[in-house]
Amino acid sequence: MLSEKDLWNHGLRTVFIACTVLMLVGLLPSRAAHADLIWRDHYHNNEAVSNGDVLTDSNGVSITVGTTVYSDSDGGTFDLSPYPGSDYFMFRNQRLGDVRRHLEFGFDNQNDDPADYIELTLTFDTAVNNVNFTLLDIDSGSWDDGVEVFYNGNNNARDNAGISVTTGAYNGVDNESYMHGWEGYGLSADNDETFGNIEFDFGAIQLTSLRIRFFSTDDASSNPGGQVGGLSDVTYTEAVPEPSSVACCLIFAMAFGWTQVRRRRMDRRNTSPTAASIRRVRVSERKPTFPVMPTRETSDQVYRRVDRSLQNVA
Ligand SMILES: [Ca+2]
Ligand SMILES: [Ca+2]
Ligand SMILES: [Ca+2]
Ligand SMILES: [Ca+2]
Repeated sequence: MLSEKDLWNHGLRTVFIACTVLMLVGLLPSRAAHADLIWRDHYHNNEAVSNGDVLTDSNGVSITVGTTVYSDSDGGTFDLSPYPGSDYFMFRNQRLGDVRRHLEFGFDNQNDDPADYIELTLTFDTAVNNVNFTLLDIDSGSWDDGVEVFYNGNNNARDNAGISVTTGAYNGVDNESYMHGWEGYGLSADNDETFGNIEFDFGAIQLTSLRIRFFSTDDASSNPGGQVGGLSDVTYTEAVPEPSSVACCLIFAMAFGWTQVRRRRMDRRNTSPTAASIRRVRVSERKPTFPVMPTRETSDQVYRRVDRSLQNVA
């Protein structure tokens, strides 16, 4: 027989299991399938994308933009200058890698120095998965585009087999010792061609940050020409359910658990004697279990009864 404590433990265990199952179910479609970072929703043509910009997608996820421009002291000067526009990172409403609207990043280096780079970081305030995007125009000329992709800190996208990467005809994985990413393979793609594009699909991996470093490998000329790359819109799915969904799951799970407790209590009452029934049984045990037969008066008893009656009359 289950004790009261067992019943409560059973109920709580049921609540926990139900919550877990429902939470997992709630993770799947939760909000609208895709929220997405759509550049044109946040910037107008030729507008700079600046360090510290906070972009909020259609589902309320905030994405903080980080930008870094780094040049070492090679040559004794700051080697980089923006190219082809006035800023290193800009929104463009024109084709690159045959994608019309994109975030463009570019610079002109005075030296063939792969230590110099520009870097874009996107930090999500809510974990996202099914992250998809395309790097545009990773190619070569007097320059040699080099790119590395990191996620959730310093995890390199080259090192996770769960990340699908599709390179273009004019690029591929690098053969350098100082980098771990992809580089141009010697040819230059026109703006309406996709030969320099690299497609990324992070699948089920949950991302809270994405970092793209862009530089010129040492395969470039001594004074590389200006070089350009781009980032398409970023599509993704939120990895957590809405708060209202969580609340509904918890309420349902608690109701379900309480139902289990009540059912167990009812079962116990139906299968075990109550205190009242026990009292009735004990009382009935004191009663004779068979009827008492009347005894017949002996003739002597009848005589004494008649004699007392006669005495009363006298
Ligand atoms: Ca330098
Ligand atoms: Ca190389
Ligand atoms: Ca240059
Ligand atoms: Ca390029």
